[in-house]
Amino acid sequence: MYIQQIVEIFYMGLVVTYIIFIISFMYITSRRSSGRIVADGGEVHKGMDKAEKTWLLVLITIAIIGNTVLLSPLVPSANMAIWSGSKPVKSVVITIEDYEFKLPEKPIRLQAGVPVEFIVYSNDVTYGFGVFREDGTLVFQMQVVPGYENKIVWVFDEPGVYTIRSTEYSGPEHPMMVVYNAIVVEGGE
Ligand SMILES: [Cu+2]
Repeated sequence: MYIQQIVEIFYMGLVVTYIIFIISFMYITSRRSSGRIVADGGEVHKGMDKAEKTWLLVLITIAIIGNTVLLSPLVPSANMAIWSGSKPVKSVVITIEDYEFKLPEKPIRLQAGVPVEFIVYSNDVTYGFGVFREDGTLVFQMQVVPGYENKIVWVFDEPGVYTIRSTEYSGPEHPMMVVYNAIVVEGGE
């Protein structure tokens, strides 16, 4: 993941630099000739000349092609980040009603490194669905709104035992909304 982050930051830097370059090019070329009269066989030029317009077109074309290529699944980092990260292998449906999580099994058994889709419904008020490590740190959370199919896809990196809590104040019984050892994640592939 570390290499992927470096690639992403490098790519963002490249895109920003390129955009600044194109804008500067447009600004300088349009400003340079405006208000200045260039005599060329009796013709008066204003704004960009033809060669500059061609260059601008070339720059924009390179930007579009470069962007398309770099975001395509052919590039390993893009493939990891955009194209293959979120296809869930397993689906876990949880319903929350009357301040209680109704789990399909207890504990829910999952594999590390496998994308899992959590679909959480509320039958009454708005809750939060939060998954925590044993040391109390948060893995992920989402809001659970009644009348919606609230979905999140997650890949657990580490095997372990996880606790589910409501992460949104939902009423007087909210502090009791915790299921210890609700999820057991076993070693990855
Ligand atoms: Cu709550």
